Amino acid sequence: MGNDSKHRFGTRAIHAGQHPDASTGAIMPPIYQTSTYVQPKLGEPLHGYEYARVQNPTREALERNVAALESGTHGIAFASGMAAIEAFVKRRSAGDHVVYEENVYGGTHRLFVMVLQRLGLAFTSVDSSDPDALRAAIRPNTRLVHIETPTNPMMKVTDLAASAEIVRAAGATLIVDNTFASPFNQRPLELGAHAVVHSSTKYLNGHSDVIGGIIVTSDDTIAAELRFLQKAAGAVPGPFDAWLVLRGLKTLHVRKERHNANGQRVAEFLAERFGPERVFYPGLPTHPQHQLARRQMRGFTGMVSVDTGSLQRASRLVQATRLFSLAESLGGVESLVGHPAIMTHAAVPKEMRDRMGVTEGLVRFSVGSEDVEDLLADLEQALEA
Ligand code: P1T
Repeated sequence: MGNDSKHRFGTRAIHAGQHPDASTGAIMPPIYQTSTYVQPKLGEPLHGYEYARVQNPTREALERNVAALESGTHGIAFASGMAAIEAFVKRRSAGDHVVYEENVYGGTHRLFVMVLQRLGLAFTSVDSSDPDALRAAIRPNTRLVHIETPTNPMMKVTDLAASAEIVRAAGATLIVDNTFASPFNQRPLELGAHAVVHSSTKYLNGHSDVIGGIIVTSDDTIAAELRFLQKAAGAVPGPFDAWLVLRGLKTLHVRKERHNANGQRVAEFLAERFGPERVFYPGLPTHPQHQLARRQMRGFTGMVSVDTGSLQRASRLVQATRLFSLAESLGGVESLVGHPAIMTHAAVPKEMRDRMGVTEGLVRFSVGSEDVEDLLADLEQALEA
């Protein structure tokens, strides 16, 4: 139901991948809170379900739903965004080379450089918003390119269609972390990416009560490899968490419209106070990739960063807001504020942070879906404090 591509985004968000429970008519898919399934005969599991690391109907409903929203055919869910990103790289082997956007989430950089590099994969970071730099970073043994757009936390935008062309010409695979945008704002598979990854902890779930991750692809081989890794390594979400994300997704389109509108207002407010050159938001006409963002995205999301100029000012600001809570994470209905250099990007070396603009004065806002006048008033009082 609602899987049909003739349905629009909001209808798919509510219906795709789900159907009323066959035995009761329950409109919501049940939470199949079970670890295993009884086999009536040896080697003949009823309905194909054997063991819940491998198959779970609640998780499958989530996977079908997100696949439909991302215009893909396969969804493979994981226990966290990091577990999903790790699984994708683990399709590769020692000796393979991976190119990644330098301004990714700090945890992604940490996983690549401090864990997977030790196991024999090679990683090169690059400013992927420059297509020539991306092309130059690719080597004969490059198998994978990992891009994030807009980036965390500098909101830099990479041209996905151009990147897909470069990566495909090199015979490598392009995966795009679409966490900041969500499929409501941007669908990388439609622009030529092989796969999309999400921290479903963020906008997909939207209510700050779950850690989760998911990959979507239309490539049957990639999907089979990920399905195998999901089973072999086992970083799966529990059925209740899968169900919570599924419930959150039903309002993704409604929440996201509000996040987009509120994000724009907060960015404009901060641009007035700090000057537009200090505010990082693709919806501002002064953003270096504003025109590209207008082509590639529908709405500019709820993430806004501002360079306050010093650690002292940043630290005062993040502790003076009342509606914006000081916390890691993003994408929930409630507004959050964070300090990337000390919080989300602490694992990134200082000289790399400085090069990207992740300075000690940088403050990042996850603009929630509250009434924007209250959010602006909160920022006003925090800036006066
Ligand atoms: O936290 P987890 O669900 O494992 O997702 C990791 C992750 C992946 N990709 C992006 C773009 C992310 O922003 C994150 C997590 N980010 C934060 C916790 C944060 O506050 O930025």
